[in-house]
Amino acid sequence: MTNKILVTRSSMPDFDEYIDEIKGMWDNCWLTNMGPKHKEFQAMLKDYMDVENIELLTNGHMALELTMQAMNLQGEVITTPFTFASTTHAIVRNGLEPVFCDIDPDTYTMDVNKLEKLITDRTSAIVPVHVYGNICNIEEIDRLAKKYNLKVIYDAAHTFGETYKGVGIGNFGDASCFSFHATKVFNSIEGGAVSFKGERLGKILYDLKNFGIHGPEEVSSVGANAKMNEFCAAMGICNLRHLDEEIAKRKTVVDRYIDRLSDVAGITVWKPQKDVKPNYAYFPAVFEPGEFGASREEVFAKLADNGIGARKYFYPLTNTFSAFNGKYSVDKTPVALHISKRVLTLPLYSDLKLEEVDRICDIILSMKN
Ligand code: T4K
Repeated sequence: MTNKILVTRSSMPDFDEYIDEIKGMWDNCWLTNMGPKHKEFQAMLKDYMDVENIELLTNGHMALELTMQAMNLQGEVITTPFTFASTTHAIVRNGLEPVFCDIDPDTYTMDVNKLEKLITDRTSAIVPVHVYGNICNIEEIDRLAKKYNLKVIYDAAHTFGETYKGVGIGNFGDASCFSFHATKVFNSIEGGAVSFKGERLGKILYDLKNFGIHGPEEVSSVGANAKMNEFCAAMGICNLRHLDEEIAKRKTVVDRYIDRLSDVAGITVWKPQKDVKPNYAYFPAVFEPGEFGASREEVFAKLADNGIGARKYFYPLTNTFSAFNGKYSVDKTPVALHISKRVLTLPLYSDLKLEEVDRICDIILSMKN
């Protein structure tokens, strides 16, 4: 009987390290509402990410949702449907209209060649997704945003720890929203953050994450409760100490997958991008059934039969969700549709053994033509 291998496994510090980190809470009884751990974690992150400003939140979703609210966006927001539900939901929950741009067939990020024609006089922002940690075409998005006076909010949920041309990834656009969920390269159990330049956005977000309370007797905006608690901040502090080592271990796993699968006809696997220091967040593999010999569904099922939990991130596309009652046409995003029907993200975490990677690859390769 072999143990199950799931798509990922949370990175955790040693038990004693975490206990040491939270011990003080039994003295000060300060558990949430921007306490000392929150402040310490915020400072550590600002430093690690090399960004001007950062605001902590309960999760990556609230980072997106409250940033859009803070910017008081109106009308239409251009985004991609090849993402987690959160990206599109944050737009819709702000009363905004998502307009779906297709994705680039190599990076699965927003296809900038299809972006400009989607801009109308109702467009207020672009929300591109650095999906799987692949970086969007930042320069072109920036050029178009400036030309049409649009805000850019990057969904950077997958990119913690990455740099582009040596610059921390949180420095681009008007804001970048990160997730520190348990399933991410870096986690604070649940958690999220927004990085941005200047001080204005931070002040608005600080209020919005605390019900819009601005002072003891003043509630100046309709906020939510999205404050990171002290236990989550403490977990983030511990995990951040070990992050570089975690990323290095993930690289070993990814290198082995690339070694075993990259030359196989009909499989396209993740590859590093020029000028990007990657974090090895996900390992997507796209299966062309005719060429490879098996479809994504068949590979998924065979892996599952062997106790291996690959995932169909990101299928279905968000513009096909039943929640939207057929409002959006998938015909406008054919590349996203093609990839979403063929992609599997294979198990990836720092302690995944190379023998296990080999077993996964052996099963996949046993299905080829
Ligand atoms: N934008 C993008 C592009 C995103 O991908 C996400 C989240 C967000 C925004 C929003 O950020 P957050 O609000 O979540 O911070 C997972 C995560 O819940 C979600 O954070 C993530 N993206 C999404 C891609 O994946 P599920 O429903 O697939 O997770 P689940 O529970 O099936 O877990 C996957 C595997 O992870 C499990 O098989 C085992 C492992 N696992 C899971 C948990 C919960 C652990 O090892 N430990 C754990 O505690 O959504």
